[in-house]
Amino acid sequence: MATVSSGTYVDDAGRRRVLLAGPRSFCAGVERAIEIVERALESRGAPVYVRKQIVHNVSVVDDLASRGAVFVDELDEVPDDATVVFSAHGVSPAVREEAVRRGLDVIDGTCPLVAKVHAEARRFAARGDTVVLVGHAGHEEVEGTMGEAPGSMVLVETAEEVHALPAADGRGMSYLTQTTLAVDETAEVVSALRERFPLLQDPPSDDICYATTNRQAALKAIVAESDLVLVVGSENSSNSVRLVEMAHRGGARAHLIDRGADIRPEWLEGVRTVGLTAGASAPPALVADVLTRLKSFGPIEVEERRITHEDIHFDLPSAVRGQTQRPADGRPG
Ligand code: 10G
Ligand code: SF4
Repeated sequence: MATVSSGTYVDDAGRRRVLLAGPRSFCAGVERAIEIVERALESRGAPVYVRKQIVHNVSVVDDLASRGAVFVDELDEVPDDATVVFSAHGVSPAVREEAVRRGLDVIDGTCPLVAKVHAEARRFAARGDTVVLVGHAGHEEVEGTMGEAPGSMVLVETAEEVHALPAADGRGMSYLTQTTLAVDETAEVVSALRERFPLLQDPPSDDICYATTNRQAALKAIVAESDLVLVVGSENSSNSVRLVEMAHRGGARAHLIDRGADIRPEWLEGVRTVGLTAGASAPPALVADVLTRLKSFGPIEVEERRITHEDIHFDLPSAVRGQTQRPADGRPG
């Protein structure tokens, strides 16, 4: 029979079970963006400016800042002739144009999967469509994508907002989505769009990226068995917040934490099974840190539940590629 010791729940062997969702933590776009800043620091030397947080994670940003990266909100904080990296979330054409006008040394950290959505926005707008973007107002990715065709795009967050749009047959309308949305919630918004605009055109492929989809599916696979879900990620990380919301919808108590030290002992009272995952911008080392902290409350047994393996890798921009990765014609990027 299970016993309760020191106000926390443990099994017969005195262990709490930790279900580790897989995939979790860094995606290919985040790994690429961080490596871009690291290589820029190596090749150009500090300071290297980064517009916005390279990814939405406090420890990633603090670590790079300690090595000479300077994070700014806008380009007017970047001195002339400096190197500036655009964050993984992407930028609008207006920001690119400003950087060119200023003659800045730009290295683009935009994830190729975000760049794909930008290209779709341009293509749809160029054929005369009204493009509905499903996403969160104020998020950097949304600002960048909307900036591709500001006169042709409409942002919606919820099915209620879709119902508030003027009804039409949907001819000359298409939709796109932010890459890090909740898959189930987005399906509801898209079905509201299709109902209101029957001739609405789909994007050629899903805009919610593989990493977002996999992390949500992996969490879904463990949530019913978890009394408590811990999501490692920072509070401005949209995909991490979506994981917490998903756990809540699945009936679990859930918290977003930056590190192990954030765990409050009272969260673990009566908890036999902890589900653990991490958003796409949270370093794997922080998951290890959370496991160490969980161990400090008593023995744990860790079981990984991996639903799929990810082997996606994106090439670096040529501006920071080594000699071996440079294109055959040696063109700069
Ligand atoms: O989940 P969001 O978009 O807030 O970003 P993040 O930095 O926490 O995670 C990586 C995802 C992106 C860079 C957006 S495509
Ligand atoms: Fe790219 Fe997806 Fe990662 Fe965003 S979450 S950086 S779109 S791989």
